[in-house]
Amino acid sequence: MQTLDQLRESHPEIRADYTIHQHWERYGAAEHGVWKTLYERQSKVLPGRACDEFLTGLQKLHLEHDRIPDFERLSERLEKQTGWRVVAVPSLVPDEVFFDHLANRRFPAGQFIRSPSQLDYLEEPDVFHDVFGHVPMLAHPVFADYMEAYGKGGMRALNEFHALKNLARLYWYTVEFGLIRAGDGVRLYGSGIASSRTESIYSVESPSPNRIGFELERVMRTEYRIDDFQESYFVIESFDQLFAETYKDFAALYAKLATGATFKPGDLLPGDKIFTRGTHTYVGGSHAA
Ligand code: HBI
Ligand code: FE
Repeated sequence: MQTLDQLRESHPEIRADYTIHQHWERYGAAEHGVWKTLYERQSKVLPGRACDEFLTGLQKLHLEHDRIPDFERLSERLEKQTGWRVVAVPSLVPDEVFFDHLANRRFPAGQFIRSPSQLDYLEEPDVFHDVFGHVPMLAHPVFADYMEAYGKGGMRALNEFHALKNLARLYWYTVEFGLIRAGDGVRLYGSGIASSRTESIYSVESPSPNRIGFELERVMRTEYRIDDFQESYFVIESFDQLFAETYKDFAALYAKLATGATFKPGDLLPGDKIFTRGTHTYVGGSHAA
């Protein structure tokens, strides 16, 4: 992660909260073309795999399909739904800056877009991962509340409890790679999945990964991998259930988490509520952001 001073070279106007101008007018045809390609890919694989709430969010926000959205105009529409806005940042920002944005209903979205050679793999969140992947769910009132609560909880985890690792796992296995029960199957809502063609299919259809019922302490004890498909996904029953988790006594939970086991991504435990047990015929593949 670059410091403010380093970032200031390419973004002289960068502010203390790491936000920059999107400069929408500077995007070229090639960059808009990458957005269009990625949007069209996802609009083919998400119906039947993404949860209704995600698809509804996409429609409610009239997210542009053929060009990178202008954050100002998108924020006008998003704010009417749930009070959230989208702000431009150059890249990953420090944890406490990230949490402060979320706690104030500002979603920090990468201003850059991946190159045509990076369509399937990206190590840092770009505008497609952040805006296409994250923003549609921010139009859902309960999920919007969850994200604000996560930001507030993050500040406490960081400053009061030094439990950032546990909280980052919660974010990873819900906001980034979460699944939700849908009828007798599962649907995706996590942004890391929703913005990736290969993982959108793998996460809901492949026999390889475990799919385990969401349980807060279990998730916070489970490590994750950032460079490949997930070996386990956690399945929530509803967004109300997810939001209700944020009302638990995190101080007591963090005290408990300070000792006891840490689990590997592929572990299955006796107490797990198993939706599907993974065959782990694990083909690997790049982690598509
Ligand atoms: N910064 N821009 C940006 N986007 C993220 O998703 C992000 C971040 N900084 C930290 C972070 N995510 C994770 O460490 C969170 O789990 C805290
Ligand atoms: Fe993300």
